[in-house]
Amino acid sequence: MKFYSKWDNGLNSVLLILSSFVIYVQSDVPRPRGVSLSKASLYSPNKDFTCFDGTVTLPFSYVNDDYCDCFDGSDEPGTSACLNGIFHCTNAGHRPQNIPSSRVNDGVCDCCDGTDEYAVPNSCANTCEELGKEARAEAQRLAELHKAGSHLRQELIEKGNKKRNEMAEQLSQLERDKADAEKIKLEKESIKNEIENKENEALKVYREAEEKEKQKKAEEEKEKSRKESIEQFERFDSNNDGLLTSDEIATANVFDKNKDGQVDEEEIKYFFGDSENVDKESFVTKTWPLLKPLLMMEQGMFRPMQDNEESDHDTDEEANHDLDNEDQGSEDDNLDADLSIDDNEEHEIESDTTSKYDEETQKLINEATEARKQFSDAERTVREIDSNIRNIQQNLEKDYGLQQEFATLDGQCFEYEDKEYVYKLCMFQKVTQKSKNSGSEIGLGNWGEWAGDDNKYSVMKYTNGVACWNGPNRLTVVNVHCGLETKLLSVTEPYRCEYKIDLSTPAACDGSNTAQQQHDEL
Ligand code: MAN
Repeated sequence: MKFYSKWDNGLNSVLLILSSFVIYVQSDVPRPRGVSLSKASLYSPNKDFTCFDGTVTLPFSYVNDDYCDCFDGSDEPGTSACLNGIFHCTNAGHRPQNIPSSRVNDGVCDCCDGTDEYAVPNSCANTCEELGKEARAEAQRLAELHKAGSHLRQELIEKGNKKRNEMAEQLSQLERDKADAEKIKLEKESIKNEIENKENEALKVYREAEEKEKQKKAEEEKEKSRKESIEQFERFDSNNDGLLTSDEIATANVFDKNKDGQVDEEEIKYFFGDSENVDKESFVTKTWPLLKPLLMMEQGMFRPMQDNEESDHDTDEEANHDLDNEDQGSEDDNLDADLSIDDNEEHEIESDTTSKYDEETQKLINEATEARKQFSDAERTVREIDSNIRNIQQNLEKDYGLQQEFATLDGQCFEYEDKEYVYKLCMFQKVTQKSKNSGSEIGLGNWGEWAGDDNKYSVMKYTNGVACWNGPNRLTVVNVHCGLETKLLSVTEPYRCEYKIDLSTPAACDGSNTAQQQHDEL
């Protein structure tokens, strides 16, 4: 199969194979075509070749024979036979390059030295010298920029470290303040508890008196109602035999519930139940509660609820109960409000001028009110210190670069305008986009993390912005470049709701990145 496919090719292919197979001499080190200097020693013509993954060992003649033998493609660095092969171009005068070997002899010049297109000699001009010159000039420019910027960076480093030290100092001061504030809070709490105990003790007398008064009133009401009911019973018991019969109420208007001019059986049943008559006691306990509202209505003292008025009471009995307590209700509420004391700071006893308390009690109430206020102030102070501590701790935990070079930029905002939007990057906080037409602001991401590949501090990621319509949350990637000024160079949206910002800042200028270093890489 292998040999068949090899010899089945035309003459051109054979020549091509031979030219790939021939040891290629470059940079004084003989190596097969497409092999980098660093890998040259792995291809020794005097030995069999072992695929890089170690799976197969082949005669050296199989290297670059335009047939893929190794799973990792390492036997065909100079042909396009392996889908996963890598072709190395030396690009003398410019940067060496590794390209997928599928691009070898595909008619497109990928390497500036043209070595990837050897099938048609001279089809690619060697542009490495020219490109190398441009690249070296750019490297020189960058190195100079880095050098100039590194002075500013140094200033940022100094300020950043100062800021961090200040924050650390602030934090320890706040921690001391917190300890003091906690102590004051405990003191205030104990003062408050002590005075509240006294206050409660003093108010107990009032509470008991109020309770007694309440009970007394209830008793009186009950008695009044009973007296009234007996009076009514006696009024209707025309023969004074102690029993109220249907005949006796037949002509009494008030028992005519539906006002049809007669007291019918249904109405009698409503007031008497299953009995034919009621004695005084049953009248007081059962009939009277049903009759009283009707009587009051007749006397114009009580207006029943209309259907459209809201009511929790559906039965006459309940309505009646309500009536009985109508006057008392608001008074009781006041009483409860005045006398109930709890730890809830918002609930304070009013100290009005027309106090119903004796001087001593009123004094205690005033003192307790003040103690509660002082305690809640002390609590608030602790909460505020806590929140400041959390803020500083969060900032101290932020990664501001190896030498704190980005620290002073935290919170600083920079804007960029294009035709449609104004973009704003607030460093280490968030990115927003404001439409010039609608004026509404959209969050494009909140500070997430550093995410550069080689240099972590070359890319900032702001994530979890406002959700894109029918899509994921918006996010922004900020590429950080060296520049003499911190500013936004460009903002684009390469994919819907994914934004890219180019930011220049002296914080990213590294003086050790010299022209010589960059030159050496070329
Ligand atoms: C807004 C802007 C655009 C974005 C669309 C997505 O118009 O945030 O940047 O592409 O919404 O619907």
